[in-house]
Amino acid sequence: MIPQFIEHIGIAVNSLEESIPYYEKVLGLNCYSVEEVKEQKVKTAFFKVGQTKIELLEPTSEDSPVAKFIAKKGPGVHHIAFAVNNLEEQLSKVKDRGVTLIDKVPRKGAEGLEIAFLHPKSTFGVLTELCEDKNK
Ligand code: CMX
Repeated sequence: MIPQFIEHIGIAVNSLEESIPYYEKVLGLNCYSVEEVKEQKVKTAFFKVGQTKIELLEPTSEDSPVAKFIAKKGPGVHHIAFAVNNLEEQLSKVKDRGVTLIDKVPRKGAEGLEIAFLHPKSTFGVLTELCEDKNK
């Protein structure tokens, strides 16, 4: 599998309201979208940096995967997302190579992308997301 590009970097934060001003006022990026992903129990905020996005993730409940991450490790880089073609096929390929899939079939993520996560225990500690924009 050859990823096309880094689609986004997910960053866990306690509060979008408190962290957005850093990205806007210090880094000079523009927050172009805030979206709740109910299924993942997170509120997201997006910034573009060239072709890649920064996705801030604020947990919306205590049992959110992002709340658990912050409780354990504190705020910081949470996952890296690679854009791929033919997501289903890529999932099957990485599974055949011994990687544990969190999502066996793709599901809907923020911005209407099809997404699937690979378990950090089989990706050397980096929670990895594969995603595909089927609207393109
Ligand atoms: N990066 C690296 N390691 C991580 C991690 C992360 N983001 N999240 C959890 N882990 C590690 C934990 O540190 C823990 O390691 P140890 O066993 O060494 O202590 C291990 O994975 C298990 O973690 P846990 O806290 O017990 O949590 P769970 O097993 O319940 O869940 C995971 C872990 C990765 C399966 C779960 O967080 C998950 O399904 N994540 C994918 C979905 C997600 O994160 N959604 C939010 C973003 C959504 C979006 O972008 O739209």
